[in-house]
Amino acid sequence: MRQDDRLAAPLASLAAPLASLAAPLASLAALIVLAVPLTLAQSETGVVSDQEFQAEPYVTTELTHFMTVTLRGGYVAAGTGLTGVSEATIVIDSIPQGAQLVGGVLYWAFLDRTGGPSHRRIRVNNVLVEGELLGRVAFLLGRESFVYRGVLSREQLLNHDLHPLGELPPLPSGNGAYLLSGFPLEEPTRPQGATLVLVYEHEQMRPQDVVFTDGNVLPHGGFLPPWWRDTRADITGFAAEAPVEATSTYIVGAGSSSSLARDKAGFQAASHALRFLPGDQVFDSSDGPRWDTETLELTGLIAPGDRSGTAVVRLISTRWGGLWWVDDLIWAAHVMSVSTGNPVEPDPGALFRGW
Ligand SMILES: [Ca+2]
Repeated sequence: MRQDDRLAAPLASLAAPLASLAAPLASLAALIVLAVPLTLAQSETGVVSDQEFQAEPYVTTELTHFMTVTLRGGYVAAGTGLTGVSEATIVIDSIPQGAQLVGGVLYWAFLDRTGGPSHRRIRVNNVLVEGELLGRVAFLLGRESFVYRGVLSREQLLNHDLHPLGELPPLPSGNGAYLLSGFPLEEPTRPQGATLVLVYEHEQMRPQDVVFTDGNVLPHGGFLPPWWRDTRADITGFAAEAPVEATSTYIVGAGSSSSLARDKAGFQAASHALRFLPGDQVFDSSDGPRWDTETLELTGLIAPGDRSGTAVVRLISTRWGGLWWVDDLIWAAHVMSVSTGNPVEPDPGALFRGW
């Protein structure tokens, strides 16, 4: 966390009684920034015009269903912080033996004032990925949060011709090193982090629904009792079948490693009450500064026949001297796998090609 962001929490706390004013003020600040003539953003990957930048949607979103991949197999997810580095490596090493990579989805997020468009592009092992903007939302201190999604085919992910020397090239299973590069670093651009989700097939495994739900949501702590706030995402696009095995991954930026920051991740299936998973400092920048990819076991929290649920991020405000630590997060995506009786895709790899 950078210094002025550290200041942001106590400053925000000072505004406690004005909480209801804070969001509109932040939006106003962002809009004023946007009205300033924009400079062209240049990067090795190209130039983006003012028109292109201004055409980016300015939206507050919720997480929405992106796609379900039904296959014999599953997914793994790993992330990295991007703050203060020009490149970063994501190592995937937990795809089971005998599996074959099917494709992947990369999520990444930036905070920015006006330099937005150049972080739409990022390189994965030198393969250029053109991201789709999932949302652009006013954050603290006049900044906005930008969340992107890029879909990568198996062929792109395993392109060894472009793979940088000195890194472990990915194996056919997908296990290996993925180097992220080509993203902008200079102020006021603030990279947050990135998570790579890889989907694999394994003929001996049970069918699973792998469900991607994504957007750009800013969970925000509360200034008033009960001192915590829940942010929810509806999860649909699966059909659980007995015996239910399920896993859930929360991809979240702007997490703080401060011992004052308290947050929890939970899930509520249609058949169950809301249950929180272990820990109350879940989004603590454990992937590196300002990023978390938290994978949690949901087995036992979903019943056969469930077809929907709610993923929950809870922020808990903490007293700090005479002030309150009130946090903000960037919730980019939720990924889940659930054992299912749905028919498997004849060619799941096709879902990852042609983006
Ligand atoms: Ca964490």
